[in-house]
Parts: sequence; structure tokens; C-alpha cells
Amino acid sequence: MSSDDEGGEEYLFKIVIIGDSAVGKSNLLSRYARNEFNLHSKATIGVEFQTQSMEIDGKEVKAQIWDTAGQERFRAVTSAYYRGAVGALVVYDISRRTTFDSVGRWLDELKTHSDTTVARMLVGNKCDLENIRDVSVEEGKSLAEAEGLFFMETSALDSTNVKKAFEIVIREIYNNVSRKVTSVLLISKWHTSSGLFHGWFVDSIWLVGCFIKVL
Ligand SMILES: Nc1nc2c(ncn2[C@@H]2O[C@H](COP(=O)(O)OP(=O)(O)OP(=O)(O)O)[C@@H](O)[C@H]2O)c(=O)[nH]1
Ligand SMILES: [Mg+2]
Repeated sequence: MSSDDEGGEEYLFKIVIIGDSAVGKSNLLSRYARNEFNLHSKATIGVEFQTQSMEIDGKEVKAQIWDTAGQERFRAVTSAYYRGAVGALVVYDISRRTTFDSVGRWLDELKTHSDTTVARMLVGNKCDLENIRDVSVEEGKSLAEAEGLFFMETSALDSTNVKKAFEIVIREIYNNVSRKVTSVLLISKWHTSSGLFHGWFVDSIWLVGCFIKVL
């Protein structure tokens, strides 16, 4: 996940966008990655991804953001889509309650297919459609709280909170990764200074093993 060639660290995080058809997943991605919006976008068939970079703590962090079809019949092999994902945006449309009712199903699918800690955000998209709102901000917030997710309402149309939503997820992934590396180093320190000391060589092998697990 990270490399340290010539002193510069680089991170590459896979993030998936999920949610019912027509909630605006593809437009959220095109708004974030290319600042583009399409009023007449077609339903996605299969899988697409875009890569976007940002800087955190002076390090280059790349997010590879995957977008797939909300419609079952157009979806590519599900497990491959989720494999290696460390972040997820679960999107519904604030003007269509059925898409909010599906959130639980999308969270279950994510849980079933992910094999690691995933930074998750619930996204209520199309907040520009206030006049035909069907799901209140409070409902979104309380579902997110109950499920332990970040929450944000966005509009891919007028750009509200789009950058913010992706960046919060990317920062959280970065924090998760740094926390893991820090705890490995702390355990290692305790290990070598405690009565369990059993030589530099054995400890080094153990530490390398931990890093392989983390990465
Ligand atoms: N008003 C409004 N319309 C939006 C917004 N985001 C997307 N749309 C419109 O909603 C429709 C569906 O958007 P998509 O981005 O294609 O939806 P999707 O979730 O990718 O759909 P699938 O690929 O079928 O899963 C399009 O007509 C978009 O123009 C938004 O924030 N506000
Ligand atoms: Mg799409």
C-alpha cells in the first residue's frame, strides 16, 4: 500500500462507491475527479475507476475510486469489485426514499466482501432537490450514527460537499493505516525491552511478518 523509494512515501487506497441505480454515483466521481457533471448520464455497465491524488502530512496519497452499476443486471463480479477496498461511499438519493431503504443491504454486501477495516461514509446525494426532499437530514444522520459511519449530504450537480466527502474518507483511511503501523512499532519496542527478548534476529523476522500483515 505504501512505498518509500528515494525518501518519498506514496500511498494508494482503493475506494468503492455503492448504492442503488441513479442515485448519482458516477456523477459524484466525475465531479470529484474531473469537475464534470452530466444531466443525462447513462446507467453504468460493469466497472470504471478514476485515480485522484491529494497531499496529507507532505505525502502523496492516491485514491483509486471504483464505480459500478447500481442495477444488479449490469454489475460485474461482486467480490472482485470489493477486493482490497479500504474505503466506501454508500450513496442514496435524498429525493427517493427507496434508495435510503436499500442502504442496509449495501452495507451488508460491503461487510460480506471486505476483508479489512473499511472507512465508510453515508452520502445523501442530490441535496439541491430540497423542494422534493423525501429523506430528512436527521434520518440520514441517525442511520449513520447507528451504523458507525461518517455522514454528509452532497450535490454532484452544484458541487456541494463532494470534495469534502471524498477527502474525509481518504484522511480516515490514512489515519487507519498510520495507526496500524504505529501500533506495530510500539509492540515491537515492548517486545525487545521486555523479558521476552530473544535476540535481534528473531525480532526482526517477527517485525517483518507484522508489516507484511499490515500491508
Ligand atoms: N439534481 C441532481 N441530479 C443528479 C445529481 N447527481 C446525479 N444526478 C442525476 O441523476 C441521474 C443518475 O446519475 P448517475 O450518476 O448516472 O447515477 P448512478 O448512481 O451512477 O446510476 P447507475 O450507474 O445506474 O448505478 C442523472 O440524470 C444525473 O444527472 C445531483 O446531485 N443532483
Ligand atoms: Mg453509474
